[in-house]
Amino acid sequence: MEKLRIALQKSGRLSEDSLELLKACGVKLNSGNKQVLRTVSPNYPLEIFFMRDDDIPEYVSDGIADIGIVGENVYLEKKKDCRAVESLGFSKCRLSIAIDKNIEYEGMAFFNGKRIATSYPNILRDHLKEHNIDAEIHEISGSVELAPGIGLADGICDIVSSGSTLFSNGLKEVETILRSEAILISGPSLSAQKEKHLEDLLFRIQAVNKGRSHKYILMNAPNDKIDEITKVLPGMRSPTVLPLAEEGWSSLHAVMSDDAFWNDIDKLKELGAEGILVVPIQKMVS
Ligand code: PRT
Ligand code: ZN
Repeated sequence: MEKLRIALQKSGRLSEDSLELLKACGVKLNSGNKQVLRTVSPNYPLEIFFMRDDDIPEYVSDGIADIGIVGENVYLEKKKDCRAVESLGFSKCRLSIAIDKNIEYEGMAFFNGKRIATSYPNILRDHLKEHNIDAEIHEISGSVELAPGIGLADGICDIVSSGSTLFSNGLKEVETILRSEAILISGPSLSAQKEKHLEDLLFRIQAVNKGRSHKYILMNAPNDKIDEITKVLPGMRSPTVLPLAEEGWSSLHAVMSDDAFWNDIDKLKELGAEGILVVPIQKMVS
């Protein structure tokens, strides 16, 4: 049987979560050995290649791998012939422009005639063009945040997560160009069988990720409050209502997104819900 070949980052910020996602999808991996560059799943038609994340879009567009996991930032920068198939929800960051924290900033026009250092020249060029800014792009491959301090550039365009790298280099974030997270990419043309494998893997990924962003909620409530509480609870259809041993009380079960839970928890308590339990969901298929 033809195997689907997936390219993953060998070691770095994407590696662990990528492997963990495959595991959560029920895909076993033979080797935990990081030196191995290629491995095959014993229980799923998947072959895994490990490489630098920067090389993944090219390998996928050239058909050396069929699919891959990269940051959206890398996918957009490389401009290779591949498609973004699914957002995966991890390695969240943003690509931003930052300048010396002591400089007053009044908008993109600041960069006219200025120099910006970056490892993301393509994305930056498009962004500057979109805003009609005539700035010089200075491409460097590492330690971009040092450039303003040593007089190499007036600003930088780089990945920001917590912001502590910018802070410790005396820089402030002034423009966010892109919000990024890990994505699954696919080559331009897969065989019918590989498309089928991809569809199946995608089904599993979506079930896992949907489960991760939702919780199973159980609570006790007086029977005369059930109608009102039900209006707050979304559920996959409607909440399950089960009688408690104590007369006049019921247990309500529902599935809620994390966001909805934190938004609605006070309302649920106000309406008389008690003993609220929140349980993780491993997989969710709607
Ligand atoms: O060796 P290889 O080429 O495979 O790895 P790499 O060093 O190029 O990439 P890696 O592992 O650092 O990042 C892989 C992907 O993770 C990136 O393409 C992003 O999509 C995503 N990601 C998420 C990040 C960050 N968070 C991040 N904080 N990538 C880089 N950083 C760096 C950033 O460049 C800056 O130096 O962390 C610093 C900023 O972090 P804060 O927390 O101080 O703001
Ligand atoms: Zn890289």
